Amino acid sequence: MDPSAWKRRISNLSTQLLGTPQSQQAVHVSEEVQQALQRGQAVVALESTIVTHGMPYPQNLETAREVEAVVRQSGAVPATVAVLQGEPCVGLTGSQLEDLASKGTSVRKTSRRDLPFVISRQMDGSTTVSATMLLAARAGIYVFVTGGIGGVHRGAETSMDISADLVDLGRTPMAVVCAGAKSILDIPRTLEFLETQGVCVAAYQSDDFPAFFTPSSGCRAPCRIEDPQQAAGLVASSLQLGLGSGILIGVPIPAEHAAEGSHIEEATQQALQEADAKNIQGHAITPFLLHRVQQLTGGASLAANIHLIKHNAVIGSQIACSLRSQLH
Ligand code: PSU
Ligand code: MN
Repeated sequence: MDPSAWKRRISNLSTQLLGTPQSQQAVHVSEEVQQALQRGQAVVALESTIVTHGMPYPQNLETAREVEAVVRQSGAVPATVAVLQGEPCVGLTGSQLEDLASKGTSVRKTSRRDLPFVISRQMDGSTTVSATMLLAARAGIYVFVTGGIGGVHRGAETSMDISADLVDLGRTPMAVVCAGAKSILDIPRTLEFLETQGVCVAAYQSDDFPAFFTPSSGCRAPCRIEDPQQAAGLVASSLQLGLGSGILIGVPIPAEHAAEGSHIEEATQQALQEADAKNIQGHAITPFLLHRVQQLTGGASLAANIHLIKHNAVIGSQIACSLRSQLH
């Protein structure tokens, strides 16, 4: 099927989920990403909260550039997503990326609920997994790579702090490739919630769902996939049925980087206790914990973070390339 016929078919299947033609026009898609999509090339979406809030400057900028380069080397076109002066953008220029990275946490962390405010006030917003999925889907992208996703926080049975990432995974036709969810979260409840939302969760070459710094969360993943072709098969089947929901692919940390995992895990436990003592909650808790774990591990968690994202970018790009050949 030629790319535009396929795109028409997919948009007919899930118009509400990809947005109306008007809402698609409200998203600015860079020239390069537009051309890639029109040619039916593989495109991989990347988020920007990881750049502004997940890492310090200048490692955040270096990593963002390297991840884009890894996507290109793997045969796909990167599309980093952010809101710039009120305009939702899919695909950033080098100087736009540099500007966001240097502004860091002064940029507003933007998930779905923040979009109306950030856009109407012409603000800059770095998009979380939730908002990145939503905007990338409007552009016609089906694969998205990140480090870790948000989840059900520990103590959510009283705080009700559950990341919007999980709800948007349930209502956006997008494959999210990540290293799992960090152990700062309640992983068994995260997986329960994803089941309720109808998200297809798969572990890559593993029986267990990964926990970011450690290859296993101790929870079995609902599905196991062996290669990019099988991962792309999940996406193609979901699209063909018009499910409209997302797919979460957990890629375990490669063995050579898993060694420092237990050290990072100890620091995570300490950071959790500190957050509790300081009564840090809501939007602020994830950035606080990530930053504190980085301090406590003397940068080991940052180095592992960077390796993981690049590794995910290789696998995610291979999935996007395989999907392209399965769809066309
Ligand atoms: N987990 C990480 N690194 C991150 C994030 C999560 O290991 O940078 C970011 C992502 O952008 C994710 C967001 O979408 O935090 C989730 O935040 P919250 O829990 O407030 O929904
Ligand atoms: Mn939250």
